[in-house]
Amino acid sequence: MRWSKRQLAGQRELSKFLSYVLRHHPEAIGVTLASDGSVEVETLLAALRRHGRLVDRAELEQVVATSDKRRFAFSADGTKIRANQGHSVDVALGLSPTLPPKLLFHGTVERFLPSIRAQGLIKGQRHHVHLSESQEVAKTVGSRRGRAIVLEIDAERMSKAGYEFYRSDNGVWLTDRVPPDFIGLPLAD
Ligand code: HQG
Repeated sequence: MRWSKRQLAGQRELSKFLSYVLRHHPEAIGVTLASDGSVEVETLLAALRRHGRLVDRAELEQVVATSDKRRFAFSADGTKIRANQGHSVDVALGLSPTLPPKLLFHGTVERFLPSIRAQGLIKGQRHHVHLSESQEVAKTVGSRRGRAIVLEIDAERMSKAGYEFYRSDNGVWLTDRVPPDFIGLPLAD
């Protein structure tokens, strides 16, 4: 199916708003997330309606299906929805520690490097530090803030040293922190 530019812009806007609600501020529309981060689809749609967003189930399904990074997922029975990762609210995503590939990548920008060299990568507002399997994806993540710098993370050595890694449902690698010792010099810019 092809969507018009206007429909696509509407989907992107709704996707952003859902990220805001389901990752950071469920209270903004008066919903509460379950401990796994999910909310009943009916509850969400009713709350969106109360806040002037007339979204129906089909539109929600489109946003879930077309989100370029699979930001959201329905429960197996389709009655609930949650964000796959990126939360600042306290949720337990139920991910199990997973052995990472040898190398992972993190996209950032020059101005953060002195602090990253001193402290390593820290999670800040999020629950985890986000890492990617590919340099390309890391570059895109870094580009959100300026000219991207891609850092190489020695994930295998971290794992051997006892650091745990998780892989979110949409393929993002998550870990608690990355000490400077495991971060390689900046790669391609
Ligand atoms: C930096 C988006 C100074 C870090 C993306 C980053 C990703 C430090 C920023 C996902 C630091 C945090 C996550 C330190 C880390 N000193 N700066 N010690 N340690 N930083 O947005 O990884 O669209 O919280 O390099 O595509 O950029 O939300 O993390 O620049 O997948 O689905 O602090 O968010 O996905 O920024 O992005 P963020 P991120 P969504």
